[in-house]
Amino acid sequence: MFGLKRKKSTESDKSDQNSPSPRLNDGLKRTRTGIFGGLFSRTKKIKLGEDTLTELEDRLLMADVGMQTTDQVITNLRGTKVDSEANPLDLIKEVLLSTLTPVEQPLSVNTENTPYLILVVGVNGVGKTTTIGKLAKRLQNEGKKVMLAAGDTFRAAAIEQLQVWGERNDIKVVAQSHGADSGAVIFDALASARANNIDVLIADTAGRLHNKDNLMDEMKKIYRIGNKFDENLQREVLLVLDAGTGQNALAQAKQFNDVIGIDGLVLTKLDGTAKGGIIFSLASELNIPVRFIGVGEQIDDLRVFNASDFIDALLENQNE
Ligand SMILES: Nc1nc2c(ncn2[C@@H]2O[C@H](COP(=O)(O)OP(=O)(O)OP(=O)(O)O)[C@@H](O)[C@H]2O)c(=O)[nH]1
Ligand SMILES: [Mg+2]
Repeated sequence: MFGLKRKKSTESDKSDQNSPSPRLNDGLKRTRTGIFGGLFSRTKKIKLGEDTLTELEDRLLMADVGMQTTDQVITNLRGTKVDSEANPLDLIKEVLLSTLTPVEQPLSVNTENTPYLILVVGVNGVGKTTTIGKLAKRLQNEGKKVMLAAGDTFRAAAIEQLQVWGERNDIKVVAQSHGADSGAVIFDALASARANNIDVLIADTAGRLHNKDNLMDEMKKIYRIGNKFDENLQREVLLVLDAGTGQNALAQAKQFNDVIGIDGLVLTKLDGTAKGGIIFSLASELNIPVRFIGVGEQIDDLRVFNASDFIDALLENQNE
C-alpha cells in the first residue's frame, strides 16, 4: 500500500479557526471539480489509459498547477500498474504533497524585540486590507497585542476601511490623512507601538502594480523605514496574491520578491476560482513559504496553510 501518513497537525491548526474543515472543502470546490471532477473513483477500480492521463494533464494545466508538478503527477501515474494495491488518488497525493510540504512554514512572530512588523504588500484589490483584519483577530486570539498602521494613504477610503477592521477587533489604528507619506505613517505607528508595548504592528500599504517602477521604488522606501526606526527590527514582508489571477500571481510574486524580498505569501480568494492550482506553481518555482490561505470574506476565513489539509480538500469526495 502507499501508506501516506497524515502529517501531524500543528497546534494552531487545532484552534477553532482552523477546524474542522468544511470551509476549506467548500472553498476549494471549483478547483477540485475543475481538475478531478468525474475522472476518478475511490471505490471503483479504474484503468489509467492514455486518454485519462491526457485529460488529467490538460486539467492540471488549466488549473495553473504548472508544468513541473503536472509532469510529475502524470509520470508517476503512467509508470504504475494500477490494481487493488495502488489507488491513483494516493499516487497523485504523493506528488502534490512533495510539492507543497516545503512551503508549509507557518508565520512565526518573534516577540523578543517588539513591535514585530508585518508589512503587507501586493497589487490592487488582492485582499491585503481584508487579510490584515482577519490576521489581527488570529494574532489576538493567540494572546498578542496588535496595532494597525494605515499605510495605504493613496486610495480614497482605504484608511476608513482599515479603521472598520480596527473597531471590529477593538484595536488601535495609527493613521494620518489621505495623501500623507506612507513611510511616515508606518514610522509613527512603530513608535506608538513600542511606547504601548504592542507585540505586533500590521501595516497596510497601497495596492501597486508590480511592473510600475515608481510604485515599486516607493515600496523600497517604505521597507527601509523599518531599518530607520530600529536596525534590529524583526519583521515579515507578507505578499498577498489573488489565486484567481493564475499565472499573473506568479509574475507578481517574482517581481515583489526581486524588489524587496518576500518572507511569506497569503493566497486569497481560493473560494472564487478554479485556478487554485497556482499554489503548486508558486511552490515549485519560488519556494517562498505560504503562511495563510483565504477561503472567504468572513473574519474566520483566513487559515494557516497546511499542505496535507489542502490536498485532502482538493481530493475530497472523488468517489461521488
Ligand atoms: N471570496 C473572497 N473574497 C475575498 C477574500 N479576501 C479578500 N476578499 C475580497 O476582496 C475584495 C478586495 O479586498 P481588499 O482587502 O480591499 O483588497 P486590497 O488588496 O486591500 O485592495 P486595495 O487596497 O484596493 O489594493 C473585498 O471585497 C474582500 O472582501 C477571500 O479569501 N475570498
Ligand atoms: Mg487595501
